[in-house]
Amino acid sequence: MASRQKSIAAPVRHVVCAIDSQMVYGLGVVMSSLQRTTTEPFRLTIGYLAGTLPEGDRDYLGRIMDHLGVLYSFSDLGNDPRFITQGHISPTTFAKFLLADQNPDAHLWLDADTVALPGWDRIFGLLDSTTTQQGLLVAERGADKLGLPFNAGVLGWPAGSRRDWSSRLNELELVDTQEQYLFNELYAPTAKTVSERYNSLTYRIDRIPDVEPPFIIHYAGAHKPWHLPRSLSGPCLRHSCPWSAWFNAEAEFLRGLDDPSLVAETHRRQRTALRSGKVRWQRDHAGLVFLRILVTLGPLGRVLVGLLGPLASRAPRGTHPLH
Ligand SMILES: [Mn+2]
Repeated sequence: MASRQKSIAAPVRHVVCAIDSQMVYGLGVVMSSLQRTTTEPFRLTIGYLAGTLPEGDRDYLGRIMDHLGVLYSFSDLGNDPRFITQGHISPTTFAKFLLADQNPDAHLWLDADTVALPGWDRIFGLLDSTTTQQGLLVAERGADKLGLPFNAGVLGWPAGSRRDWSSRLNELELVDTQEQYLFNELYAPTAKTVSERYNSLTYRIDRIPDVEPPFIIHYAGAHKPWHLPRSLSGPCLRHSCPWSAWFNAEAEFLRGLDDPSLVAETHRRQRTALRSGKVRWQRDHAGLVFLRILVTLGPLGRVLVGLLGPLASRAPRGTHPLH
């Protein structure tokens, strides 16, 4: 009887994320990777700001989660004029504050531009021992980069009340990455830090020891793996570049789909995702501009990649999608 009760109870582990329609395809891939490698079931909350995730997107994601066997719910978070767009960072990134307020239970926030590898869910054990006083669990960030102490793409929220981000946001002057700044100000002094393996930023990949490979790779920045025409993913896969983990997860995701209409819809979304994200002519968009050129060139993209091949070794691993 006890085991029967256990089998029908909702999973204790809780993952939350927030997306807009630009990130739908990416979310399918990361959720497939989580589900394939988890050792225990988890439930998922998908938050979105009002009007940014139309019903068609929600229906599709619902079908994907049903197919994956992930128990999910959506949460319409309304909107807030203080949530601003900064460079490639969408207002949706502020949703983590709203979801943390809404969910006083322990839960894991995960950006949709990530991929999970076996071992990732050990983070729940670490979260169990995170106290309300610590307030938050974050992954270490190498000291080599000037700036904020931690990246907010993977956050463990312990059970308990949250700190008052809203009044602080009212007073905050405009700074780069407003939301990350706020996080660091509120939580960095007390947060529990865990290994960088739980939030391995691709530009840091070279510094992560081979014997301690990433559990969660985070494709931070304007250009994402889904922007690369897959006919050009060969060099990346051959060199096991950080993007190859995402391409492998995508291949598993696609292989697992059996319903023909879901397969067709997923392929349509894969094509749309190639051109998702707004290109801006600023420095941190160079990668996205390059990928958009490759998409536009079609088969000729191969020629360009061939010409640039000799230069690829000069780009740090993880920053460049072609090696
Ligand atoms: Mn991110």
